[in-house]
Amino acid sequence: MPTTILLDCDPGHDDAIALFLAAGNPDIDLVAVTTVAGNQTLEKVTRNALAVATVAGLRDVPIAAGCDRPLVRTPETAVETHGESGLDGPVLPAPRLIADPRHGVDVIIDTARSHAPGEITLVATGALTNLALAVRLAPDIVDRVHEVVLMGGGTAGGNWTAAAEFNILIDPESAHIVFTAGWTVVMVGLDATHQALATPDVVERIAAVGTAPARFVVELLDFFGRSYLETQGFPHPPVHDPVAVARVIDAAIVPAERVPLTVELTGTHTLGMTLADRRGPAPADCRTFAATGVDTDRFWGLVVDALERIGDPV
Ligand code: PIR
Ligand code: CA
Repeated sequence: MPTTILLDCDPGHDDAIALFLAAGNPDIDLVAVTTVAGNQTLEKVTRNALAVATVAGLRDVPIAAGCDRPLVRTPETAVETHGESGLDGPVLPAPRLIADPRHGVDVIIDTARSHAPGEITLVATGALTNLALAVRLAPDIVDRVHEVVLMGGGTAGGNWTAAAEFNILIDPESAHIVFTAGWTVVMVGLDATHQALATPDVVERIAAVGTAPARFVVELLDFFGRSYLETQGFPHPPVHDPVAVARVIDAAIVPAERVPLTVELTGTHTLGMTLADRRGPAPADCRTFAATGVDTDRFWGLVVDALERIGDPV
């Protein structure tokens, strides 16, 4: 039985690859996509989601725009990393799809309520604004969601500040709400995603798939690689967001430890830090997990396999 997921994202180069993985993997049933301001404005990331879904040949999956800013903080984008469009590099096709008219937060709630309890997994690869509002508006969804698997945070430092990772830092209040809501949270943070590097051999394997979506991904990785080199000095770019999807596909590929996690909301230098409490074994009722690494061979194998299955849909 495939796992039913909703993907909440801010595409974004790595979000786009997460979408391809979710669309092409047979163990995932992608039932809805929601967008949130983050890497770029809501308008841009929503257009990008529609364009990527078009390239991936997604048809009947609702794509809905969610929140256009964090709950409390001033909006901040990652234009240095993702460019003006939020998805610089490939030429974006005119989307063949139109956005679902519902608000993304309503789509999260509707989707959770329309599936049997424990059936739906929420995968979040941007700021947690939509999930936080959904929980506040409809607390009944907490018991309906199997788990929340999110790309964000890390237990050994950040990428946007020394302490904090971008998705958590730009909306830490929402992250706090999601981490403390009472559902299971699997934090796929930098401890894992900084191992998922698009090395030249990986790019070659993707290029060898030879389809339009695979070429699109190669062009994404080309831009992402250059911006990561220039802005953060990474020789090869870490491709964060599909690692969260890989966790859902096969937990063994992205192992995680059960550990209490707290989002720092008041620190002078540590705002947005995801603090792991590693004193002794985690209490039995602890429902937060932190990914510790990723089996890169199997991870990239999943990405290549998904692209092969997607083929040339258009
Ligand atoms: C990636 C992101 C933001 C900034 C940089 N420099 C790199 C986005 C990715 O889409 C991912 O979800 C997360 N935020 C990684 O911090
Ligand atoms: Ca993202």
